[in-house]
Amino acid sequence: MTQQSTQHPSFIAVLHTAGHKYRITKAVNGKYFAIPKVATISDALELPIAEFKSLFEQSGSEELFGTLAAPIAADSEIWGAGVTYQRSRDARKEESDIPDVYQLVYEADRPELFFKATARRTVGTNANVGIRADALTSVPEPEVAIVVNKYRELIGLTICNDMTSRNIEGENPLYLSQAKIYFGSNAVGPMIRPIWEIKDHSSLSIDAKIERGTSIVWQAQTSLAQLNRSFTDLIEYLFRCQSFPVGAVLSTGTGIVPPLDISLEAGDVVTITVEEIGTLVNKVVVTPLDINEKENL
Ligand code: DO4
Ligand code: MG
Repeated sequence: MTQQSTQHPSFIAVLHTAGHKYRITKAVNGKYFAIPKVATISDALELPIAEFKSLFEQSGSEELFGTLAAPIAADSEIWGAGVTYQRSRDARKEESDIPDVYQLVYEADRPELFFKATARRTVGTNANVGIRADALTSVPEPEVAIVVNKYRELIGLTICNDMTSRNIEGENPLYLSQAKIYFGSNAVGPMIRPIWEIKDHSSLSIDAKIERGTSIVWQAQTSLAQLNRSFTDLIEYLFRCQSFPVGAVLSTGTGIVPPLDISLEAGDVVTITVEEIGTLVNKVVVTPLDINEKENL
């Protein structure tokens, strides 16, 4: 029997194991443990939080081995919120030919919510993210993502890189889906920090950088305190007129955007660190026009 220390923080992690592509585990101090009765994130998000927490706390006897993958399941939906920080509003007004829509949505009661990704378009930490071959400028969007169960309960926090083809969105906001949804456009991870382990999430720091070779070409910092919407409000709007039988991941928007003269290039490395949650690292490659049913970039 493997013992785990109570001094270390624990995380909800997904492992790609020999027998399972999306195996949920409890991660403690670099070890991964099976969670009784729960095989995937979707199984976990079908349970009320109290029930899942109790099973999570019982785990620790069966160690699992595999490769760390994005903390989602095969049938997960990843959604995004937009223009939820002043910096995102300003950057979009600067880059867009139609700036007023961003000001209006920043001030409106109803948030901007959009469908972002399926599992097939999502990678975890240390995997490659893509920039569209037909985009002129592309940027990372470093965001805190909330993981919500089918009962609208907040289970935990993770990190999302909401990759965006900047000039495509800038040309016309109606191109948003093409700017945001393509193969390799989404990274989530490295793991989910259970909400009951975070004392106060209201002002967690968010740091991001782009490295090119040995240089840092951009770095910036913000904090969740700058988020202009509450998690509760975002969840309430996400669940309006629709249900999420296996829960959802909602990325809450970016508060840091590179200046207009910075665009991602193949070979760049994007690193996003959120206090208490972890660090998501992804190398940038070009997503070809014809991905030819590749499994990975
Ligand atoms: O309005 C377009 C998308 C905004 C977005 O993704 C963000 O603010 O993070
Ligand atoms: Mg975003």
